[in-house]
Amino acid sequence: MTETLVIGDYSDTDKAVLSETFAPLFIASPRTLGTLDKGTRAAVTVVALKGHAPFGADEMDLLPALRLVANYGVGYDAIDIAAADAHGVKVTNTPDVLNDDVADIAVGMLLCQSREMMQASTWARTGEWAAKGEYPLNRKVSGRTAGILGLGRIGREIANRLASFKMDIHYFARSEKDTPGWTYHTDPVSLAHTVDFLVVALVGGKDTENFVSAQVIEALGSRGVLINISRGTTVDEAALLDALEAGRIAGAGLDVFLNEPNIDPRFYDLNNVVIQPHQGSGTVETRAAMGQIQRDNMGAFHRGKQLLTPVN
Ligand code: 8YV
Repeated sequence: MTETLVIGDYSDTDKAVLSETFAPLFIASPRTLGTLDKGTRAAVTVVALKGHAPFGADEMDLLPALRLVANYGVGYDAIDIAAADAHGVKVTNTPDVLNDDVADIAVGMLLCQSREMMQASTWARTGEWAAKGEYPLNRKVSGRTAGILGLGRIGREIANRLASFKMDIHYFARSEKDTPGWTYHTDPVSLAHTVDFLVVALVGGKDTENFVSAQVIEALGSRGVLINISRGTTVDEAALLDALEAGRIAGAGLDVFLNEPNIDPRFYDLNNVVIQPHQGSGTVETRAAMGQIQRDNMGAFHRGKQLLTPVN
């Protein structure tokens, strides 16, 4: 009976290494845990988890011998940490290795949004360039003001990149950081009011739900652009859609959504939104590094060694 249960959608390479190292059982989602027979579930001590479906007390109750959930991702908002503590389950994540890629996608969406690169590409491809002439003018990025909501490891990488674009950097965080030249705001509404681009780099979870409220969106205003690489839950998505449809903000660049991958179809009709399919960490190099950290934590657990990146 295998001790390791691998949950989620992994690359063939990840699957091969996991199979070779841990001889696990694979299932697609925590939602199908209940379909495994009792004896199989009782043997599981380690879960390798990937994806964003909830993993809480109900799932842990189905796996009475569970001691480790090794998450494939830095964000672990889908895992109920209080329930893990109560069940004696350790949780690990995959921090740092994805900071650069996620920051790159944030900056990429900001550039695409402001310079209308998607629409301009269509203009060239469909012959409008030849038929109608130059693409209409769009908005400058360098020299404008960027606000980072959440100056953690990823937020800092985004701010560093935007600073090198000669942007004026403002940020909101729980406490002021040592960031000479950057302006700290104690209130997200004041931050949104000040900046041209508001980039959301908060952690997900209950504490940050709808942090980008209708009020924050209104404060960003009709020339403001929202970029989100964190979690769909951090933004009041209904308020965002209303504001985008009414032109009360200029546009958005979104890598994350509520109910992804089944995103609200209202987004599809909005030309002022750059949509990405939650691919911030999605490079061959970074996903390999994330898989390695996940497996290293599982290996450390099996050898009775200290976990590399515990979160509880
Ligand atoms: C996902 C992410 O983990 O690390 C995170 O928190 O959101 C992503 O890197 C990845 O898409 C796998 O689900």
